[in-house]
Amino acid sequence: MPIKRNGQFITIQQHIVEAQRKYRPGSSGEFSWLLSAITLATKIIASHVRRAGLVDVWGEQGTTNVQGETVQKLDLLANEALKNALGYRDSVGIIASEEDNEPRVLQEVDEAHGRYIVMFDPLDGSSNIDVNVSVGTIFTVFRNPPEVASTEESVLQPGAEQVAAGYVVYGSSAILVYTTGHGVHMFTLDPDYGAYLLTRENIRMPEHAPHYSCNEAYYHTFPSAYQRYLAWAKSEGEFSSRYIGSLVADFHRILLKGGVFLYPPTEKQPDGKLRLMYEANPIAFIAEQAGGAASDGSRRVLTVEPNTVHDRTPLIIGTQRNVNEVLHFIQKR
Ligand code: P6P
Repeated sequence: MPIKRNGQFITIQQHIVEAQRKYRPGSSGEFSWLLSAITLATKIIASHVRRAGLVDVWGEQGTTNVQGETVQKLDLLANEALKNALGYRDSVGIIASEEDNEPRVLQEVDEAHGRYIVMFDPLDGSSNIDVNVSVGTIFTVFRNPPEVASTEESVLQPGAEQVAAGYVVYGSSAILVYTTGHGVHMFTLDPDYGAYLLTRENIRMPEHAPHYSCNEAYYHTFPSAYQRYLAWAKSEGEFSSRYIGSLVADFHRILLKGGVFLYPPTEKQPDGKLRLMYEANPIAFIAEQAGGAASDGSRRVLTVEPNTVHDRTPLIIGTQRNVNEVLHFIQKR
């Protein structure tokens, strides 16, 4: 149920402004204005996702993206919605998208403009659209350092530098989860109001849960430590396995119910499949803010220094205890 304060629902705009007043008094409000562009774009995306099958947004666009993946029609709609909305925000200096080869400079940075970088996966898991499985939008916000020469250098920051991160999971309802470093908060889109209403505040992951989420079809190409972890979990006799194949949906379940999601290195993807900058980093920021953990198998995801905007990474993310159970097998030679 939506949370009320003084008998009033709390919209995400109100929540963001309240947080800005509390944690960044005297701020210009441009950050709140930036986040409102993202929430607006996700409402547009949600309306298309909800109507998939009724309007011509199913299926493939007939092209492949920089990842070599077949582009779905909704991928492009989502990408354009985010780029258009962010293009109207003076505070956004650079955007980078999973769907685009290179980051794009929208504003040169000075004391009044272009002070933020926004990166996003506009529609993660989009291959699931045609079978009505939940998909998601993932976004992250960094400061745009004025003293740096090149766009690429500005963008390539470790995840610990994020000032905000969030995702929307387009499932039975559109749910937005975000953090600005002061807890994790969840909003549900009320299509009648056209507003995201606060439904969970300061979410904390459970201490532990006997759930793991992994595509075991690649089991035989996982490094042996991951195979030993999975064998151990099965031998425990209390673990259950849940895997949707849509990162945002798989992670959202872990945020609320606990457990661990793992996408190890595989023969096909020796560096892992998931993208560091706009998939692993944002959900790692959220996981840590909710008391969880996120590792690439050897270090905290948020400390990884990126080489390119489309870097991939292995990912182990969930409750501290569940993640440590996996790392125990990796660290034990
Ligand atoms: P696999 C979707 O394509 C995605 O990028 C993530 O959303 C998801 O977690 C992963 O790939 C699924 O990959 O190899 O299990 O199909």
